[in-house]
Amino acid sequence: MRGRVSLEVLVGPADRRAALCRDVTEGLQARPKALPPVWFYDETGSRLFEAITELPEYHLTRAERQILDAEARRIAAASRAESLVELGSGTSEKTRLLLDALAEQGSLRQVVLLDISAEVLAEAARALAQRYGVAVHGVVGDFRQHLGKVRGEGRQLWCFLGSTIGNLLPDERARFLATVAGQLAAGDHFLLGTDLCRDPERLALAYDDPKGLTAAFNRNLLHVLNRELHADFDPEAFAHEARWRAAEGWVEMRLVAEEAQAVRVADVGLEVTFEAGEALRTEISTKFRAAQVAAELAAAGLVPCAAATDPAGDFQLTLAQP
Ligand code: AVJ
Repeated sequence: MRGRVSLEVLVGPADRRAALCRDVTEGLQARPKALPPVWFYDETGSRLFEAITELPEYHLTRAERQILDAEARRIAAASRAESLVELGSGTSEKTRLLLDALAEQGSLRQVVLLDISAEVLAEAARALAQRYGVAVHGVVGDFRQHLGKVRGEGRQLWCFLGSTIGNLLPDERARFLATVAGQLAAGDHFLLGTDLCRDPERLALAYDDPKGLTAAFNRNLLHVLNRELHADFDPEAFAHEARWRAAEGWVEMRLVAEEAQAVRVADVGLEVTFEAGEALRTEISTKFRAAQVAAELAAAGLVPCAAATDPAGDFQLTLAQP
């Protein structure tokens, strides 16, 4: 039997546009210039990201799926969750491993998905309602802002997979985890996926692959600004760059102006100049140590109760309780 699908829009097209205008106005005037990664994911960007997850150089998705394959039943048994709440759910492809286990043990009653992309969300919600026969509630929203409006029925398992948490700056991360903790009740669980520190050369390849998919993903941001805000970026005049920043513990993706240039962003009335070699930071992707994950969860009031890595030790899933 097909489950009921409901959708709730916390970020409509007008809010989304206002947020983009704000981020671009602030980010292109900041020093160094920086934009948040949320704007990568238009249709092209989402498709490029899916293709990246299949690259041999990009180990995160495969490693996390391996862990879920091995641990889903144990996670289901430990959480006995009636609702699974996924933050930044995207296609919810790996989440099916958890949902299979929850359905099999008979506890699953509801799925709640929060994602910024209405199209991807609606599609994922339909597919899950069809497959599991439970109610699926989709919330179009931003996990940096709307956690307070998200809630599953009964005993909840909240999931934040894919090391998406690595995109947040340390203070944003602390705020995010504290908000999660505040939304959970005794008996609920939180499952967090984090990419782990490893050889900088392998990391560099994961974020600058020989096929150039990550470069295209990065430059797509400029195509988004050209289309949405009538900007006149020449994406090919910017080089894709991914650097391991040891002091910060993150990979930083940037777009570096190959030569001096001026860019107009018509819809926000902005004229910005780039010096030759000047960079626009487009993403940070934090790589964690196991002890750091435990410490950050604990600081937010979440008690880790189990953790597992893939056999290569690249990626970690941590289960925690409020
Ligand atoms: C989806 C945010 C986890 O940081 O590795 C992939 C996005 N960026 N290649 C990551 C991404 C460049 C990805 N996250």
